Amino acid sequence: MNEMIRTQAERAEVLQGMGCKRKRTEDIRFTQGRGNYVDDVKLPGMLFGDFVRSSHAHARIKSIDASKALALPGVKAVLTAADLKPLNLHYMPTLAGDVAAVLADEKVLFQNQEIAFVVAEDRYIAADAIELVDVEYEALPVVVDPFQAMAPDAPLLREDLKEKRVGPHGERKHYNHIFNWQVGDKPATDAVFANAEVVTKDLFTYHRTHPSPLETCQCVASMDKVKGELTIWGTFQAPHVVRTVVSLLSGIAEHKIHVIAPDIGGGFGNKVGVYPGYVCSVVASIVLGVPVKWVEDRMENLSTTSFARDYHMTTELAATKDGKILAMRIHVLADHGAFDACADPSKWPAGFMNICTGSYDIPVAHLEVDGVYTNKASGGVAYRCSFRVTEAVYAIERAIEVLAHRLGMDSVELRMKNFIRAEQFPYHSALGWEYDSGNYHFAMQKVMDAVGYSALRAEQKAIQEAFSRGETRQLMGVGVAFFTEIVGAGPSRNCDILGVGMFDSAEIRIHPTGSIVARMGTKSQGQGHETTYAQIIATELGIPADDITIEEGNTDTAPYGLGTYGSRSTPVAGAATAVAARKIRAKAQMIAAHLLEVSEYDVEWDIDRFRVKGLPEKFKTMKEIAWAAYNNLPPGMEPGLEAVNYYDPPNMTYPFGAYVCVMDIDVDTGVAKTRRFYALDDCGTRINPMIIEGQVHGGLTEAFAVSMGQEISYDAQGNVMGASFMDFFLPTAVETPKWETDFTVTPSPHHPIGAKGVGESPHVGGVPCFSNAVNDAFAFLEAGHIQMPHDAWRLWSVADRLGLHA
Ligand code: MCN
Ligand code: CUM
Repeated sequence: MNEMIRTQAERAEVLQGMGCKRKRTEDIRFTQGRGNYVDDVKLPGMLFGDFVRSSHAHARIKSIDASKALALPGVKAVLTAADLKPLNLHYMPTLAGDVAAVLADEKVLFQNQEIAFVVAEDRYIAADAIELVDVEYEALPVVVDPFQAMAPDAPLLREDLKEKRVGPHGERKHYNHIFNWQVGDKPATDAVFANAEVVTKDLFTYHRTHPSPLETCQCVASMDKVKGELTIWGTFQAPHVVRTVVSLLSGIAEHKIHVIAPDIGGGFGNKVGVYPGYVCSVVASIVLGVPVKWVEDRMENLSTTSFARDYHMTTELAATKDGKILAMRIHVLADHGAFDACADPSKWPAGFMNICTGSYDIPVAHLEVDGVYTNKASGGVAYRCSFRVTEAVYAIERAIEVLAHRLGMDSVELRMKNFIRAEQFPYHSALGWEYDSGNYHFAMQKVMDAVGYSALRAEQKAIQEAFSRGETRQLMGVGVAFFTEIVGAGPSRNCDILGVGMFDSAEIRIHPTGSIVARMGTKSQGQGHETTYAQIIATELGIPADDITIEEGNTDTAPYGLGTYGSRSTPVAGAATAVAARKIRAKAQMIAAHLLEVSEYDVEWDIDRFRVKGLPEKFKTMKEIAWAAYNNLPPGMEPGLEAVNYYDPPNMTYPFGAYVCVMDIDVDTGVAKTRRFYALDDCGTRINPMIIEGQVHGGLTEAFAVSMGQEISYDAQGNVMGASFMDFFLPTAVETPKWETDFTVTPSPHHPIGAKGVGESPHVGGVPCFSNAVNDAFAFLEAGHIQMPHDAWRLWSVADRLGLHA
């Protein structure tokens, strides 16, 4: 078509840039079975590893006898801690500054802990061989209750740390204590509480759960002894960090290590950490000189890799009688399991829990977190958590509901009264954050209007009266939740991983014919990066998104980046992408001026071209400029059209949202039915509204799962319950409610395109919304706070406790 006669709108539409509901390009291969996952990597001579795991939660290992296993035809090796010790690899550093056992050294600390790594010719032989390894145990007393971990007579768990009075985050109060972390002004907070008109205090437990991605954790390690090079394919959310860690641990130079994260079948934070399977595969490949594959099964994934939450939050609010919140005080007991392997930025032992003042202008606050060891698997920071923002928002949003009930005030009115006002941004919170932007009152009101809030409350009142008269056995709950997220870690002055600052990167290269390859330091696990980064570039450079290939996950080609978690891809690598594109555009402007024979100040950008100011018929399209970049440049300019940007954000971004859930609960069966769920999200400038909607649906579905049933629990002996999908609640389309979505747009003032992250928001807001709905249904019966998960049996038990079955 003639370039002149197309309108600007027509030209913009062709680009499929920002704001377009572009279909996910990666889905073409995913829906045709053409994805390329770790388990698709098949190399000549490849062997398979599998773990002998502990049947005990706490025991001394008296002996390991692998002779029968080694005698099984096809078994090539059995590695134990004794083999790793000379290499100093029986322990590995964790992201939290602790060490974790790779293979149990003399003692096991949780059920299913790795004891030996069997390597065999195929997976079935390896599985048979692990049954033949004899491990003799001497059982030790078990600690599963974090409240018992620091008892004077509690069993000592970490013998390796026995003498250590000081950990990476300061003094340890007890041999099972990990750290004490405090933020805020304690004396000022205590003084407000001492004189407050109204004070609430509740223990809100956010139970232990697990992200359980569709694909489990896995890797293939291949040591080429001739070249001295190690290649690792793995399910890594942060491939560059893996490369650096492997180099530091193995002594192999970093340029001789190639880490490739191919397609990943969901990560949800489960694939951030380094697991024994990776270390053992690498060691086995180095020892045996052939590639070694390790693929977890579902039970191993659920019971040993990074879990989520297990936060026990004693939460207090101080307020006036008319509902002005004056102070907040929280003590958290954090159950980290056997090793402190929380995947937080180094300086943040409790992640961003100090966002617990939430969306409210609370003048003073104090937060104290104690981390403890127990006989459970390690982890804690995973599952759409934004580094503990999930827990923080749960605490404040439950506390708001409790306070409203105490005051006899509607909880939305209480929120409206205490929200940070639009004119207060950038807002400095009592616990040290600078919220970049927000418009909370507007968002809350929009949702109230959309759901017909006052009519819902009137209906609820009528149902409560009917219930009291014995005319119905159904309770109705209206759950409200408002959240502020904090994503985009992070300014490298505050956030690092093992000393590497948390910037991120993008590299964009335009080929002579005007198509593009771009690479980022992040790694999609299903978020659709191949689709959306291309949209940012399309808008910034006027090249159709269909002509842009996005690559991530290969450390040989992608620029160094810190990976994808904490919804940081858009806030950090998305910013790097825009800045790199703008560098290219600046060069393109000079080339255009040269081609048009005018000064560079006389040309202006127009969607997909530069045109001469005042003469729109004189222009050069980006495609023409790309061609010229390789053959017709201004004198002295170097050829080519490419740029790289390493972006260190000035601040995090603060997405927010207002959610409402309407729920009906049958007191005789405990069955809860979600009648309606309305979710308004504000993630600033929206790159792809369809992908955002997909993220919101996914995050809400996981919020439904976690709040209504999903749990990893332990019995008194430390046996892990819920370690298979027989017991672990994974909602299907049958159980999942219908989602209604909405949005407002409050751009981030410091992000080049105004975008904030969204990947975790729906989970952060969704869990308190469901839990508030359940609690709201029972509140008029003075039930007190009801702990999650709210499965039918537990809700039936609540009704029973309240005497409703008499
Ligand atoms: N997006 C957008 N406009 C915005 C913000 C985001 O269009 N203003 C788009 C992005 O371009 C991207 C997607 O939404 O395609 C998510 O972007 P972002 O919020 O930046 O989050 P990340 O890409 O960094 O993803 C991480 C986040 C996390 S931490 C978890 S946990 C989680 C989540 O993403 N894991 C997921 N969503 C997931 N979705 C899938 N399918 N699989 C996972 O493992
Ligand atoms: Cu905390 S789960 Mo996500 O950050 O990969």
